[in-house]
Amino acid sequence: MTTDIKATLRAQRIETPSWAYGNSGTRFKVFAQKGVPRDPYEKLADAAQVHAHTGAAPTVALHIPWDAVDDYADLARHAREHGVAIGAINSNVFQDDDYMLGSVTNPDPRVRRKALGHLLECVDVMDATGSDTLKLWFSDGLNYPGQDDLRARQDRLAEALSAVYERLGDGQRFLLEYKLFEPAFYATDVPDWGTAYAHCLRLGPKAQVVVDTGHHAPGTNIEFIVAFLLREGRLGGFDFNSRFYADDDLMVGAADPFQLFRIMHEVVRGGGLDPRTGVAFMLDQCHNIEPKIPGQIRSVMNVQEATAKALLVDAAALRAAQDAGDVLGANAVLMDAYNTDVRPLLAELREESGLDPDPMAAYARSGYSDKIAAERVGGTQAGWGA
Ligand code: LRH
Ligand code: MN
Ligand code: MN
Repeated sequence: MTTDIKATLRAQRIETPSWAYGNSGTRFKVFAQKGVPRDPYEKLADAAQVHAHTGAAPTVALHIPWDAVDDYADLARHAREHGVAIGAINSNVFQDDDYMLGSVTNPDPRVRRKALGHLLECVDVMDATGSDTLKLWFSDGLNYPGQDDLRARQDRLAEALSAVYERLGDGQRFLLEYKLFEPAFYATDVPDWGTAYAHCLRLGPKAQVVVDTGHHAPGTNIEFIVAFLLREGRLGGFDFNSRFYADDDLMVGAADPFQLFRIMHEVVRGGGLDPRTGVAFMLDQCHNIEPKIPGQIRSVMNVQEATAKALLVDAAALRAAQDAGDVLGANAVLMDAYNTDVRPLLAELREESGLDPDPMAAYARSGYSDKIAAERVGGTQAGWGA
């Protein structure tokens, strides 16, 4: 059994976001750290370190235009030279002045055209980099009742999504990301999984929902959403991060490792670890006070630990207890798995793959952080929080 678990863990891929490597902060202050990347090329070099020490993070998500370059094919080549590849392309229609009242749902058709133009350009970036996934998040929404027409905004959204869908090539897909609030505080145009799901359903199988774990109301049962979407074949992936209050973008599994385990249990239950289902395990975090690269390494390890625990759930015993209506027995099966220390198993797995059993220590010893601090002067701010 351990052999199967190990094989599954070995095959799991976790994508890191380019924007995690730059300086970032809160609404009140961006903290500068030494050695942060000055351009997308250096972000990819840093992401490659996460992969080198974990063996589990071979792709890196880009955010356009934060990662704008003249030659995307060259950026993809650079990534490959460092042993990684370009992952999802994240669009950004939330930072231009034009988007104050929305992007694709803006009442002004000129702004809507501009936003759609950007989304289509992102598909060009996919073509140039070989990426198969476009991630769409819209900050669109209203601060005040009556500010705009809720229904008309859904029509505008549907129109833009349909145009993007039509532009997708073979083997390409888009993931629609929902978020309850922020920056809009009264109504958000894609506030929840149901809205995202309904739009995707109309379009077809290349439109799927992405679950950002920080985008729900407190207390939301995220594993239910995961189970439902996976069952319907519409779970495109995750933006993993953790939160105590709102969209905190903290390290995965830091706030609520038990929730992460429950989510991964539903992923396992629904077959989502099979790469053919296309569930992408992406991180979406901002490291404000912790060093960037180790922050990503820690998150990758936390996802692996939650996954290992979920794989340890005794499915037969769980089913038997459930069928027998044994409430406490069923719960105990789940908790037994959660309470297992899987760190030795993961350490063993890494050693078998020729990696250091302790990626955090291996990175600390590598001298990479001193090297970049000496070499790089004037690192840029991560786009988010800019
Ligand atoms: C929005 C979001 C979305 C953006 C990213 C920077 O809160 O989660 O995924 O692209 O943050
Ligand atoms: Mn996100
Ligand atoms: Mn977010």
